[in-house]
Amino acid sequence: MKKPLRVAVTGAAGQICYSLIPRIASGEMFGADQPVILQLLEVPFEKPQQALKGVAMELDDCAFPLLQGIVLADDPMVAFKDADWCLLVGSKPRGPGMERKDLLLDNGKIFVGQGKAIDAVAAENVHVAVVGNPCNTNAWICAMSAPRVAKKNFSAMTRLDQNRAMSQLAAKAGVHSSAVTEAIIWGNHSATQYPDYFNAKINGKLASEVIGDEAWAKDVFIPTVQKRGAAIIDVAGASSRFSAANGLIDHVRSLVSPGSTVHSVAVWSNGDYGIDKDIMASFPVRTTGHGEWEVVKGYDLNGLAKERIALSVKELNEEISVVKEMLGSI
Ligand code: NAX
Repeated sequence: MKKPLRVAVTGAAGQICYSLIPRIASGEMFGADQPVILQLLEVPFEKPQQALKGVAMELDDCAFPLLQGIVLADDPMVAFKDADWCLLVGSKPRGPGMERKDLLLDNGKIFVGQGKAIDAVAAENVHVAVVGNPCNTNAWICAMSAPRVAKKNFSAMTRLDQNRAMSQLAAKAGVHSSAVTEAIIWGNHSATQYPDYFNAKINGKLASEVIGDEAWAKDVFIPTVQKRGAAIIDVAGASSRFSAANGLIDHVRSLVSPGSTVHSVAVWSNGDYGIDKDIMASFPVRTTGHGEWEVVKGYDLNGLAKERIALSVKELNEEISVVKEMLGSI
């Protein structure tokens, strides 16, 4: 039997985690032969801590063969102790009348604290995946607060956006979503993201040739993917839950699968494709045979792509400039 992986999950009593945690415990994230120990973090208040106990009781009641232990925590130093993976889902939601800047600063503080705790107690080669919004900049803050950990070990989730893009392209082309590949998301996980119609493929052929409708791409496809999260909130009265959990399962599964196909991940930029260095931006990524990710080179970016990616990069730089001050003062 393999040595169990210690998987820390924050926001563990929240909506996304309710769908996520059983799927990690059942082996869908790390594989059917990989035991796990779940280290679940919630804020130190009675209600979320009680809810967390309920999550643990349900996990017990599943009798998952791969689940080798459960740690319940209200302190990041406990939750991240020796963790091989930290899945940072918990964050403060945007409240009524709250400015984006306030959201950045409030969540920034959480990710400074969690980054420091990861730096202090997590496993030597810990990997960190951030879902809590604004996820790119939260991941950036976390990475900056954990200097011991290699920047390449941090990622933020744009896989849900990719899955949304695949589904929209498939519906337009009248094919199953499994026929769609290389549906790349560039930039920020926000309404400025650039879902790439021109490099996506349908049954191995360029989507732009199969669909052949640039006006649809610009006026329908791109805004639909960019605003899909808000559309779900409008209809369901709650933000994406199991689709976000599913996105994170796909995100980590691809990152730990040597020789994976191209998938979208926000990673620490090395300046590829002219995207500013040292920001967390979404790129096409592939996991090599050695289990390391690399940005896949060679995609052609047309004028529209360059213009839209530049807008998203500008937003990422603005987010970083808001939180940089805070990093200095903590
Ligand atoms: P919930 O409000 O249901 O759950 C969040 C949980 O996090 C709560 O139980 C809360 O107590 C906990 N929490 C807050 N601060 C914490 C801290 N410092 N340490 C540990 N736990 C903490 O939200 P949920 O629907 O689960 O969404 C979680 C996050 O995912 C939100 O930030 C949301 O915006 C983000 N999303 C990101 C997506 C992406 O594609 N990257 C898509 C879905 C989602 O919008």
